[in-house]
Amino acid sequence: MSSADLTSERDLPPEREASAKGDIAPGRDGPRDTGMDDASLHRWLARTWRTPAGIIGALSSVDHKVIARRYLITAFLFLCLGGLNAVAMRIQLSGPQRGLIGPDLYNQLFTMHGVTMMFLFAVPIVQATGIYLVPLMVGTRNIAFPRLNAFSYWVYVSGGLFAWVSFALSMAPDVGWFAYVPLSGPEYGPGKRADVWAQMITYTEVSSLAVAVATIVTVFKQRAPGMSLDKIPLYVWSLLVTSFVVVFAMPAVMITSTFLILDRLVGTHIFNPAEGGDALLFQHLFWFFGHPEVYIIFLPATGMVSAIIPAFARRPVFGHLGLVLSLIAVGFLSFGLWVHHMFATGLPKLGASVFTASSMMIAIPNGIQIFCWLATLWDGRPVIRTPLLFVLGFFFIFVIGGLTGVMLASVPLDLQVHDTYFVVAHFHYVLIGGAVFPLLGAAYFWFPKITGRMMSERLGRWHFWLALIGFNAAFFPMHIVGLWGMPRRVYTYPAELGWGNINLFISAGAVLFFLSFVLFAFNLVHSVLKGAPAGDNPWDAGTLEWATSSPPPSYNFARIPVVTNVEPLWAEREPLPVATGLRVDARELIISTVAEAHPDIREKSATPSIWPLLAAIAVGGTFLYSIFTPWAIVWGAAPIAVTLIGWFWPKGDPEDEE
Ligand code: HEM
Ligand SMILES: [Cu+2]
Repeated sequence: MSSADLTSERDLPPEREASAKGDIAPGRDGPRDTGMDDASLHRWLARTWRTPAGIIGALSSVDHKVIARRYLITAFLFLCLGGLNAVAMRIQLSGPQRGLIGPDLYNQLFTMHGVTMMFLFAVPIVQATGIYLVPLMVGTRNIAFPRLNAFSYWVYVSGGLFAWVSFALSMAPDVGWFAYVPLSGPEYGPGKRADVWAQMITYTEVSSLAVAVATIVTVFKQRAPGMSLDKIPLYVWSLLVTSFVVVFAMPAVMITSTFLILDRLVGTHIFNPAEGGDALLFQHLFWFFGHPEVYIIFLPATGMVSAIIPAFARRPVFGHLGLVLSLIAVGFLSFGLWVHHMFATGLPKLGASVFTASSMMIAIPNGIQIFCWLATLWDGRPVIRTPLLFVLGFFFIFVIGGLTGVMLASVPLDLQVHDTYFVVAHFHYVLIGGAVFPLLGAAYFWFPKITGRMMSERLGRWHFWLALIGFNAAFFPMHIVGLWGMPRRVYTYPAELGWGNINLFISAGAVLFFLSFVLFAFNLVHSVLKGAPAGDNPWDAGTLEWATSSPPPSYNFARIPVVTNVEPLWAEREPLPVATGLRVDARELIISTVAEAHPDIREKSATPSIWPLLAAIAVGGTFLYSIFTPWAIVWGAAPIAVTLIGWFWPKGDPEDEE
């Protein structure tokens, strides 16, 4: 660690070299950026921060942008796979008593669809967007713990492959995405399917936890000088709150899945009431994670909305503080409602009332957010472009999902429609309206930053209308069949019930909605290759990621900006003031204080390494093996230890010994 002899150009003429002080021997110190001309600065930084060439180099990358791009593409592919599952289910359900898909395959289909969408698409894609944007928005050169971040990606892909390979082998979980016992327990769940569910969940949550920790530390300790807590962009706040929710929620599901595999493999009776265990414990543990999970997906989406709206309303967001407090309130409250998923289990009356009240209460901070956004649009001069269109679509859909949520929070109605298509309609309105529409808006909004090119606006509008119409056609009628009594998770229904026509309509809507994603994929590929050049700040937005080039260089910023405002680029039309004093021959970052973001120390960021990949392979092998025998944990510990020793092996850098 080095003491912070960092200076802002505001109070120091650039030609004065900042001098090393404190614990560093001057002889060990390298060249600094202070007073260096732009061309040599670029040469130095490009060499210091580059990802090594070749395939091994690519696999060793610790650049947050490189890893985030991989994450985004992988998560999008999983969205397509999960969507194909859904289309297959909808083709089977498009008419009564169709024989296309049998019950066994159908069980695997809805389970894989749910698992893929929740664990392999939604959470990873919001985290990936954060991995790309948070370091840029807070004005630093890399995410905290870059090797851990690389590790998390490898864990995530291998977890996803594990699930999908088992699906290809007809070994996929078939017990629903929440895998309730006793159905998934040793008695009723023979074979390996529920084991695949258990280990795949534990494994992918390792990856989410790693990203959450890296995000929290980046936001707390690596903000550009001057970015005090009240100047953190709302998107970054949303990722910070989300990451805390991940840290508190994910362990609950990892415990659930681990208890399950212990019951199945080791012969414990944790969930077995016959031997003093408790089957309901499974549901409590699962939903203590499962409800916050919804907010893990939704909160970053609100952050995206809070970034898109001011850019297109041409004014700072109304009620910045109110929005921050609402985010935090939602984060806390999200842990207090899990029992509304369990109203049908026969709760004591008082318990049911408390959880009804808390479920309704969360509508308050969410409502505040919606009103702040509306006020911003109302008072601004909105320019309607594709990203804003998707935000408007989000308002429309999410409000409907919120309303059915308030309905379901009341116990009598919930008991009536429990496990029907009404619930399926509700949670797709919330998940797709609340997360997928903002994500699509975000894709159009930040695509120019990531690729340096604009997406086609014309295709974007087509995409929007197709998605909006397809979505509502597919999911609105599900409320109605749900009220008619059609249960979820059934592979077919008899003709006499008269559900055929409406299901045909739903399936047609689902296909239309799926096609809108095909159009989106085409727009992505077409725009990467042929899009109009974007420039640094095509939307004339205010936050720091737009201050650097598009795509950003490996080191993000040639000089670290000094922040004086929530929208620095609007406050300082000139080039931003900068902080200098960082070494250019080593990967140095500014570490700043938590509240005020005073520059505190200079700290080295990790260099590229192949070990995170090898560690992920060792961990992945252990988990795969562990679906067959618990001894895998013992034998797997050896390769994991070896890879971790390799990962942390000191390189003789004097700072390592300090
Ligand atoms: C092409 C778009 C989509 C369509 C057509 C679709 C359709 C469906 C259908 C028909 C079911 C119910 C199956 C059944 O109960 O028999 C279902 C379940 C589910 N969907 Fe989707 N869905 C789509 C996108 C999504 C997305 C984006 C998410 C999450 C972000 C999601 C999450 C879920 C979950 C968690 C379940 C419950 C699975 C279970 O019962 O275990 N879906 N979906
Ligand atoms: Cu819930």
